[in-house]
Amino acid sequence: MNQTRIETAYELAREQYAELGIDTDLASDRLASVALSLHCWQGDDVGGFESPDAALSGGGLAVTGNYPGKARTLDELRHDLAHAFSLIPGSHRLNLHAIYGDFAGQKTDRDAIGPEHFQSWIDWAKEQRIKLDFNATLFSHPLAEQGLTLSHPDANIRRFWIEHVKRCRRIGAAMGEALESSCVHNLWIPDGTKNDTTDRAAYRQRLWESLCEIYADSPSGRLLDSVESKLFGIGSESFVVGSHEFYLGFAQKHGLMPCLDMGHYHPTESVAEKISALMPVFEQLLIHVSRGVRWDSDHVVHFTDDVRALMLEITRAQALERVHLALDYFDASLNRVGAWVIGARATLKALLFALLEPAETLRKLEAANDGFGCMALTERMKSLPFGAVWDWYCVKAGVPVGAEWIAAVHAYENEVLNKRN
Ligand code: RNT
Ligand code: ZN
Repeated sequence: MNQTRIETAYELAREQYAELGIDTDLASDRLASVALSLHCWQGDDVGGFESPDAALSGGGLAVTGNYPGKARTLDELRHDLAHAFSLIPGSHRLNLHAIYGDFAGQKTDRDAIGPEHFQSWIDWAKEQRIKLDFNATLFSHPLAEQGLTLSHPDANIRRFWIEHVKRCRRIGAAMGEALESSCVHNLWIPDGTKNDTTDRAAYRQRLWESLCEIYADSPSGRLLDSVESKLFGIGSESFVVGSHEFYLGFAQKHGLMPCLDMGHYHPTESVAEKISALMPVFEQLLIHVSRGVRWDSDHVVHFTDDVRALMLEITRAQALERVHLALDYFDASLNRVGAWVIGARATLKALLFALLEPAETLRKLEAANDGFGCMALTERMKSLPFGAVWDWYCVKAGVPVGAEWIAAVHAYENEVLNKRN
């Protein structure tokens, strides 16, 4: 794309926003300070590297599609990630799951993993100048096949998973220490039942006790903990042990962050609406930016109304420093590197859109009881040349703009992904 044309368009946009009291340069600087956590699992359909043919199984998660080119090894995944990062403006983080360790061909069960299995990731992250986040993996394992882990009636199975999560928190703390930036360790478990259970209370009591044991540890290093609720999954349609209310109570009592996944609520329930309700209680929040479609909670994120609403709530509440944004989706039906970049760019675009809102003016209009004025200004913002600000932001960040980044994904597909068979 012609850079002069992008710059000219930006200058015009800057004037238009300035008329409303918005400093587009400042908004861009604020956007540049935000690090998204990019989920490693979009690159290989949540397979991981525990064995050469590892694939997502159980846990109420399903990945559909068999588009060619998925990463089959650690090196391929890193190569793909580096390409994705090169197309996303800004400095970001990588979110790993425990099954993505560097096990060097050794069978390593989940209750035996340690920071040593993630040393090569730490080294790679240093090289790439990115920070790491982490997740225990309580699915795709024989002891999770019944869709029950930390709330399982069998104490031995619970013990196995408690040990796994404890180890994962230690790994996360070590990553945070090594990279000098607190690692967010998020815990999501699949536990639930397909049909109604008479034992809701017993499952929840067991989960509560398992969690108490896990979070009684304080691993040395730099760690931030979060717990993620869900509404339902495949095989847990009737009952999910770790529901929103369950984890909210637990997180509050134990000083953890709640993780709100945008695909884990009733379809008309808004995660955006929850931000200000949680702020008086929680210093920090983790959001899984995702897109629910019917039964699935993990479609590729787009620049949709609900992502914009979320970002507007975060900026209006001046909560940007208190919210961690992590992407969470997996789609095996299309170019996986492209899927990463679409979701990351859409999330950043939505945040930029929010940062360009004249929130102060809106607040004044509202205080003056000018409901019409508020509504009209909000409507006006939707057709201001926000795309011109975004394009210039990409140019300044040194990443391809518009159709160029699409071509870059296609070129990578031809040169790299299509050669994997
Ligand atoms: C599942 C949760 C969870 C996972 C990842 C892979 O419903 O959203 O965050 O998607 O841990
Ligand atoms: Zn999630």
